Amino acid sequence: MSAMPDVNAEYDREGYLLFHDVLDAELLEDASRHVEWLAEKNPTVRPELLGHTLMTHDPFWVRLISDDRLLDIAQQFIGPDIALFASHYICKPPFDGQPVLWHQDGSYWPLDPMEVVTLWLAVDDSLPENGCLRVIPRTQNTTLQPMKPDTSTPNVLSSGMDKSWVQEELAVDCVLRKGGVEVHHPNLIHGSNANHSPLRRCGLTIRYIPASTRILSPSGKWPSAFLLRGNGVPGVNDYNPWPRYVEGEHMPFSGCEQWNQKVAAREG
Ligand SMILES: O=C(O)CCC(=O)C(=O)O
Repeated sequence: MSAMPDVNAEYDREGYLLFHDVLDAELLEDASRHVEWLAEKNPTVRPELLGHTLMTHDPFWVRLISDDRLLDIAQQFIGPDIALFASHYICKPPFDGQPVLWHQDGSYWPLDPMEVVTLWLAVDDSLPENGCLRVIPRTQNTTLQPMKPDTSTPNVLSSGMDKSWVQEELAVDCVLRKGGVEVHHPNLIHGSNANHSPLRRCGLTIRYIPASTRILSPSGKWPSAFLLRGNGVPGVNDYNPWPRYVEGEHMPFSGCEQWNQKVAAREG
């Protein structure tokens, strides 16, 4: 399926959707270099865990998740005033990529209300053999369950949900070519297998919220709170400024020369 004006009926029924061919090869090439660049700068962090605390001052990351093609999809689910809550690369290296145990995202998140949509961007081809995202359709009406610590096998979240909630035989593989996007509801039960294949499997999770959703962040400004489209709601969320590009400090990317003008224009 490609982007269509009304996809809400299928999303409401299944709890997830796939969009193919959303981003172009040049931007994906930059995203692929970006994850390598981040991994090199953060050698002690596993590549499945390159997450939102790293993005506050990273212009390419904000450029990527503010792409109009992604925001146009998010807008169909959460309306025109769009902010970012979080984004993580889950990059499973060849032969050694960790699984993500079955879980519901909303159980982990400090959001009020839990109005949020995930776009999962395939940075690499994402296939059953390299540990693609797997969802259990129609579980989006399951109330949020507590996630339990689980390190019985090394896994990305070091936790997951009680198996009694998971009917694994109903799971569907979300097969995507690079540039495709899966969209899911915060209550949907999902996970992914380990990557034992010779192919890297990199995905970028992007959690978009309507500007009316409050990020509960008692310890100060949330590192990945950015207003991306439309207007904020007075008194709700303290957004970070869009980061400017500094040569030598940030990863160069296609359009980086014009990026600071775009940021300045937004600031008015
Ligand atoms: O990338 C994966 O394998 C899992 C992604 C995930 O759990 C999520 O999007 O919440």
